[in-house]
Amino acid sequence: MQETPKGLRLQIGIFGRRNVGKSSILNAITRQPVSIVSDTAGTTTDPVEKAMELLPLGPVLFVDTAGVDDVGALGELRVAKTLRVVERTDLAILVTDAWQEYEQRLMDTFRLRKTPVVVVANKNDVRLPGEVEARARESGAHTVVSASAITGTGLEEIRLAIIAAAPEEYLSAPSVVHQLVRPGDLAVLVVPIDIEAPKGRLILPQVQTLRDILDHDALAVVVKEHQLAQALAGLSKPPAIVVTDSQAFEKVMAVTPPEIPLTGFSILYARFKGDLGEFVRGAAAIDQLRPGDRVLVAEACTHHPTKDDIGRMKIPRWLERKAGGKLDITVRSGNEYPQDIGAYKLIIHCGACMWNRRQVLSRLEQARACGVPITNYGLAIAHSLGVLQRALSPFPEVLREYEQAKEGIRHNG
Ligand SMILES: Nc1nc2c(ncn2[C@@H]2O[C@H](COP(=O)(O)OP(=O)(O)OP(=O)(O)O)[C@@H](O)[C@H]2O)c(=O)[nH]1
Ligand code: SF4
Ligand SMILES: [Mg+2]
Repeated sequence: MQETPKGLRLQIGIFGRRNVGKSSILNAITRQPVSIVSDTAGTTTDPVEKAMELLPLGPVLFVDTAGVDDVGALGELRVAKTLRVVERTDLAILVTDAWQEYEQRLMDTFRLRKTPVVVVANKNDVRLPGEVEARARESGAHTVVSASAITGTGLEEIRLAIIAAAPEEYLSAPSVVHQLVRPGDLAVLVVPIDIEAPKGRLILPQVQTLRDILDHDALAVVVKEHQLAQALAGLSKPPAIVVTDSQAFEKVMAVTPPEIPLTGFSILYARFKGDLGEFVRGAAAIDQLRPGDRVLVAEACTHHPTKDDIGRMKIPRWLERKAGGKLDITVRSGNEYPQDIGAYKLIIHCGACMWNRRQVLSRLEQARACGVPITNYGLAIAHSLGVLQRALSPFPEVLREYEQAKEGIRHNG
């Protein structure tokens, strides 16, 4: 990802007066010694750039800057350089430890430019938290995070605030079937029509996949699982891909020749809405579960239109079979998402069909911050059924990550 051109990276500028802790905040967010920190005001003299992968957002370019209150002839030159960084900033982090006219002026500039701003009220370990935060809010700042680069408080909130404030175009993922079909290719979609299927329609992931195949100028054949063998036999050339509902994986795998790429709607969605690699590592972590472990099953909304019992019945049953005994499983829907996710050994999330990528990425970030593996329903099912390897065959890099994760877990017992 380091090769992503600078222009395609989300540029995050860090601004503020001298000595407020801009460089310290940058180092703390990136967990790397990117920029020099010292108690001498004016330590950062030229913009310092750091290109990195800010998980789960993607490629970003952080730009640390010289203080906007610098003085003297040299100081003015530095301020001018900082203001040039303002012009190319997609998202601003305004670091402050006392609200002054410099802060207000920066806010006004960002407002004029329509640049989203995250205000970081830093040094809350050595000042009475509250006043700076309140002044920042009064000035119209949407997001104000009370933080300390020294104690580490607020860092997680800053990362979440960056995801929340990132402009939409930087969050867009590859489309559903990106790189899987080319114009003129044929894709076969397997859609079980059983009692759990909603009446008279297809569900959103199926419809969106169909639409995306058409957008790629490819052709689609939609079949029920018991029609797949017949459909494959009748085709004049093998399909570019077969995509199935997770629950039909075993049957579909049995009739799809191994040379035909096969995957699941939930896998396409994990890539489209979140981070496939992260979800796949989460699926591998199912092998670590032992009887008595706490597992969180989370549904993004209170209404799961199909497979009503999937989170409450089927997944617990499969997991307990894998773990070899009873698990302590909590199911949460909609806004009931727990605060103490660090207490869980694993999080299994629904496919989040009603959510946008930003919301899914926030959940991934929260889980990552607590060191808790996270996966989704379809991947958990595919892993439990032992078919995930095959279902990841169209994504060789992710397949490698999956195999490494499983290997690591086997080694560590
Ligand atoms: N107590 C406390 N000190 C902090 C915090 N953040 C930064 N500092 C200290 O503040 C001083 C300035 O930190 P820098 O990160 O260099 O600040 P800066 O805004 O980059 O400064 P310039 O580059 O000079 O504009 C250093 O001595 C840091 O250790 C914090 O949250 N709490
Ligand atoms: S958002 Fe989640 S819980 Fe709601 S319908 Fe979609 S998959 Fe089901
Ligand atoms: Mg600095």
